[in-house]
Amino acid sequence: MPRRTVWVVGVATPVMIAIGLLLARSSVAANTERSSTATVEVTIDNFSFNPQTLTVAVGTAVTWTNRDDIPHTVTSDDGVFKSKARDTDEKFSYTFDKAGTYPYHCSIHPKMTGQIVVH
Ligand SMILES: [Cu+2]
Repeated sequence: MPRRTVWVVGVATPVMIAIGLLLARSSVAANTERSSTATVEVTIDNFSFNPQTLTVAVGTAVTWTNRDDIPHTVTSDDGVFKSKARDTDEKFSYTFDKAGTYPYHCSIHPKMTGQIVVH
């Protein structure tokens, strides 16, 4: 390989990797901003609700999925909604028709908390 080719390859490769990383990162950012679509997911994993605070538009259905290997519940602090104990991979959905802030917790593990902000 001539010297010049080696130099071009040596520079081009890290540049392409950097561009790839930037593209990957911007698509992740686009995904996290998509919280105003019709259905939004919260995952329950490692004793926490993810995302812990979720902002959605009025009329959005939120679905919680338990990814832990022990049961959890999704229980509104104000009694607005209340799931049964959800086992691994079981889901609970609630549609938020009114604007407001809806704090909730797991009734089995009260330290697990989250909130849905509806506007
Ligand atoms: Cu729990």
